[in-house]
Amino acid sequence: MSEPLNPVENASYHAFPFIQVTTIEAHILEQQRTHPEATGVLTSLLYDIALSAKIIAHATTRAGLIDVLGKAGLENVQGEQVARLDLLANETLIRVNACTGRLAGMASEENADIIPIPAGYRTGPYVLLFDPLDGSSNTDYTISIGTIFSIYRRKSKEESGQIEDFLQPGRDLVAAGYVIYGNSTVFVYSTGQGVHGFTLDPGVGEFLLSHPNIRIPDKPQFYSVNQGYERYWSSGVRQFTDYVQGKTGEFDGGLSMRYVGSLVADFHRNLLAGGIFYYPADSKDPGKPHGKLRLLYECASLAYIAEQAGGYASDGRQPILDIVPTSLHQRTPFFVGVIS
Ligand code: P6P
Repeated sequence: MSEPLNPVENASYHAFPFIQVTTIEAHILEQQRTHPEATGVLTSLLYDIALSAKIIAHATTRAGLIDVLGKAGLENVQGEQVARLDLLANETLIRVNACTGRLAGMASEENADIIPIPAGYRTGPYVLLFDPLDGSSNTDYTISIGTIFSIYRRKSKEESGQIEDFLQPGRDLVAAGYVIYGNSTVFVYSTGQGVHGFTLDPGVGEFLLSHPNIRIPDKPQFYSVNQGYERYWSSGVRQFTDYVQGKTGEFDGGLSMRYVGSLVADFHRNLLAGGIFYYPADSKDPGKPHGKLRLLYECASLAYIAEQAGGYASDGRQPILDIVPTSLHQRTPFFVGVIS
């Protein structure tokens, strides 16, 4: 009788688990091919965002070694203390994208107003909105953080982008996504043809396809909310929390609670494992009656990804993607994921 196969000698291990090694550039180009009207500008814009993410990742992964931790001693338009990494990420996204001729303008969580394309440079057919480094206060504790972005086609005809180019409902998004800077750096995006994730191989300097066609699992595992604010919630949100905790007999005794306090980390885990994240309106801060999260460059971006992955996102009354924004930094209650 032949010797039993030695499992180690017969294990097959490849540096890349997929037979085909696909860069984010090749993937975006392939997605573009299904849009004959595409001119390649969106493809190049997404690639510019991926380049920005590589630069930001290079700083966040060495944050304890280079002088970028801590606060910058500034307060942004949100009334929040700005971290030095916020400034680095913001400057990176602006400088990489300002002069490419692909954009009519940008909007950032860190900037009060629209960021115009510098004089003397061509403007392009899109506008880019972003939260350059969401959850940055967690960097000092090596907790995952992220960049969140949205891309719209411009509507105005003037040379420089106008506010109406930015105040568009999420239904009109051309593309959206996020980058999570964690134990690995993963770029997740959608152009309306499903959700796809790419992991940065720092040795190669490329984002390689690692999570093709992401779908949120139908069976939720987690609920994610800052339960410390429970006393500030409406009775409806408290009842919903009882529901996800299984107090009404659902979910086999209730979902597990996971809350990192970093939106991209909480969202990414629930996108892959199944669950719901919510940051409801609360009465904690009279200045923020609609909750903490921003519609344009946080909630709409992630709502677009969630819907493309088979999930749903609401403000508690209507789909997030249906909300027509009235100001750049407006906030909204946010419920996102799959719950039943
Ligand atoms: P809280 C980070 O500051 C952030 O904007 C999101 O990343 C995160 O989901 C939320 O705030 C956490 O807020 O009030 O629970 O600390």
